[in-house]
Amino acid sequence: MAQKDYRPMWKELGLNLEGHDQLLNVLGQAYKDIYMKQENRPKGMQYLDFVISEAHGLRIEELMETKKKGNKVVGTFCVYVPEELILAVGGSCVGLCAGAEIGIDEAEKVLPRNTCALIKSFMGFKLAGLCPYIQASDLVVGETTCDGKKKAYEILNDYKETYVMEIPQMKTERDRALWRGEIIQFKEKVEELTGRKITAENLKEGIKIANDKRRALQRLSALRKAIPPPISGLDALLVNQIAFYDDPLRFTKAVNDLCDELEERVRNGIGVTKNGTPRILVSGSPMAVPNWKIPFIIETSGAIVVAEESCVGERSTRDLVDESGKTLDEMIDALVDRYFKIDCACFTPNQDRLDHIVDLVKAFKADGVIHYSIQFCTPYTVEAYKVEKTLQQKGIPLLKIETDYGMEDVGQLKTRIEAFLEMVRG
Ligand code: BJ8
Repeated sequence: MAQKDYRPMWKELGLNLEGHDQLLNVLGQAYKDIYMKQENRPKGMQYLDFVISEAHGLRIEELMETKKKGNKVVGTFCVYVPEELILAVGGSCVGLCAGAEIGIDEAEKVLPRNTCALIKSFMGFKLAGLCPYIQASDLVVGETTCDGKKKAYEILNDYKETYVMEIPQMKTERDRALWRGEIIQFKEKVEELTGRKITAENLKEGIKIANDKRRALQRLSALRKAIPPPISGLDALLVNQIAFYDDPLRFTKAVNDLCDELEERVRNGIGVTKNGTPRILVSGSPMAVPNWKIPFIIETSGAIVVAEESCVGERSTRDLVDESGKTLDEMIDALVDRYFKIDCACFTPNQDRLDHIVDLVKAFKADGVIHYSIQFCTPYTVEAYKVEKTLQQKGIPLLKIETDYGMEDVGQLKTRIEAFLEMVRG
């Protein structure tokens, strides 16, 4: 996928060059087959095509350049990590590779086979030496969300220093106090890592950068409410995925430019589907690059994905940090409140998520919901029962899917999804 010869840089980062070449070949081909074959794509997607083609090249080179200037790179796996604190001191926050089956043999040497694919993937990427982002990171931040992740971080820490934030499991005042303490401790960790103090001035700037990015993504999301939608679900998912590792200022501008184009499309009634195409909300586990399996099947079966109730989607972009705080303390509180609204299935009870799914169905005029859980992901697989019950009460059609990153079940999933779409069409 990469345009120039980045092998010297990859070598310096300690990547397994042979395996990495294979990975790029597989990814490049998958991207061509899944993305480049779509019709009527907005021109603004060319920027995203470029970013993905340089995800392991130019972007890594940029990170290495910024490190030379004394800035730090922090790698994360969860939208609970407050990137504002990293941005405040000139750092870069990047999502780490966790969306491909590659490296699975290595991962299964240290993890049980029946572990969720996302966890096996990040472990595999590290152990097989295939993720340039983790190699470039000065610190990896984990979190105590699900059991699989928190135990896997103990193992990952043997290979790369992994700082773990404790995420409460409930949302009482006591939990909020715990979470506030965690954010303050993380602030101190970032200060220690960078040797720079987080102040009201630089945190204000960090909050603005992260909020502007979310505002651009919210704008993109709102445009998908149009009938017909001006952008495919696959393309919108890609934008949300790239949000986790591109330079935030450049990315925000590119997304706003894309939205200008989409607004024009909506004004002229131009969309990517014909009228009457079933509109689907995908809900559940996050889809990290290059996990495009489910939206690809949905959109090549005659439907369109209009929104993702997921961390790579609405769950991470819905809420902004209140920007009215003047003191550092007020800003920390604003961060605490914003992140505490994230309704991951790791929380109990988690009524907010159920309400949000129903709200999204209404707002996006979705004809049905496809609930996606990564196989062996207990939080989302178990919570699917509550989602089903809630949607049944509202008369909203639902299909529950559990799958991993493998391609063996694509035919079977396609059959199920097509049958569901038939039912939705009525
Ligand atoms: S806030 S969804 S990004 S934890 S799929 S590893 S939950 S077993 S990814 Fe997540 Fe943060 Fe929650 Fe969002 Fe565990 Fe499930 Fe695997 Fe998961």
